[in-house]
Amino acid sequence: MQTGILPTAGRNVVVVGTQWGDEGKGKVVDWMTDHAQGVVRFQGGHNAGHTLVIAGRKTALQLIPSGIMREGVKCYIGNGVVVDPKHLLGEIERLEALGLDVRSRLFISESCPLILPFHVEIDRAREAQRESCGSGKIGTTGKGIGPAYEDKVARRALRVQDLKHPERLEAKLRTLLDLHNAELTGVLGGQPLELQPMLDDMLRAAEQLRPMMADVGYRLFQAHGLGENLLFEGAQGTLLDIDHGTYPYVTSSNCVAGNAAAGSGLGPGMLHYVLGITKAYTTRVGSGPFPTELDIETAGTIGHHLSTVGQERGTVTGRARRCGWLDAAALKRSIIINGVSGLCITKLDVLDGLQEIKICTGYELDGRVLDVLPLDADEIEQCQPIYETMPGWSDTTAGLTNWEQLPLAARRYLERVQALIGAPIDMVSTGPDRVHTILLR
Ligand code: 2SA
Ligand code: MG
Repeated sequence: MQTGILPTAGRNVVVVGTQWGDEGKGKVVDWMTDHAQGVVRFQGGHNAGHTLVIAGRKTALQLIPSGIMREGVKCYIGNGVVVDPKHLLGEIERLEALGLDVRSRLFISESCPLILPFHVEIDRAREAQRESCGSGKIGTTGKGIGPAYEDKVARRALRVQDLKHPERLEAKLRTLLDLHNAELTGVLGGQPLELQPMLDDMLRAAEQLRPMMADVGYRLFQAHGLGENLLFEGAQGTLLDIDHGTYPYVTSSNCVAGNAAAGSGLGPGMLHYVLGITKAYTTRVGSGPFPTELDIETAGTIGHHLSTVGQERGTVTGRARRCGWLDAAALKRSIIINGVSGLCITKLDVLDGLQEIKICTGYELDGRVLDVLPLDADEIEQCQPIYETMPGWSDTTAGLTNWEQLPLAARRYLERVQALIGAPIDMVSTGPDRVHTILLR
């Protein structure tokens, strides 16, 4: 198939979420992997949850790139990813139980910082403390992501490469554990963790992970040199980015396309197309401002429709996702930051049957009209969305594969979104299966 989106000889594509995550990146990456020889994760950890439906079978991936579902596709975990070794092995084993060959084509960067049990304890204890002292939870996934990135930035993290050196590993682990036990038993009022069981677990994991450890940046460079096509798979979403998101209600990594280079070790000049994934409405899990949020609890409301028809629950934690109308002013911010080449609109079919559909075109804040999402979370909290209302459609769009098959009102909606945000819609996803896809370019 000839299209500008798919990776073609030597062209590498970055796929990022343009909202608060769960835009449907996993499905799109999976669809594109037929045309790629490698799929790369460059940030986040097993806080991500990508649900794939292949031949009607649902599979959830957290840490391993979606390319693992396609035979022969190489999968790379770049240095920007934080790795929980125990979780990683568990995920490998679950995939192997499905009959997939994982170990021969998974490459884990030696430079990935490790997530260890104390990171998880600290993450959860801090959240509980925030809640009990009334300062408001962030709503983390409780996987230790933030504390692990803190150690990376503080230059004291254990990395995958330490797993190759048992003595170094033990010494570094002892120092780090002492430090974190002090926080756990001090300000967080919890119990200390023991060194030996942690060390034993890590040594066991080390043995199994060792054959998969690699110099990922160099491997990617070589693959690129051979004309292989690479897909960079973002996790979470732009508005959860540590620098550009709704801080402090964000994750602890850069989720934007620019980090595909820094988080993998392949230079930005070798990235050629940025595909932004956008849900036809908006969802968010965890706390933080959300200007177009609707009530999802009351039966018969639009919010309830989006939540139930869209099956909006977290893949990792099972939490109900907050739901609201599409926010074009927030999308505009994402498109600028990511340098989006084209968009894929997902879950359009969830809007089927609604009489009217609203798009947020900007906000009112202190008597001013803004056309782009502000940077300060407190200001976003104060923003009153300005809506444009469009007619809905009653026909079903689920599973359609052609633009012309879409109801006229659905086409008008997409055209209006495109005009408001200033980026072309190159693709529309109309259902969870990979074949439910309309290609426009
Ligand atoms: P963390 O755990 O430190 O990264 O949490 C910080 C914030 O980032 C949000 N976050 C996510 N938002 C959407 N999807 C994510 N992954 C899972 C999924 C979430 C789940 O794909 O469904 O299962 O609940 C994800 N990961 C992190 C998080 O909600 C906090 O707001
Ligand atoms: Mg997800």
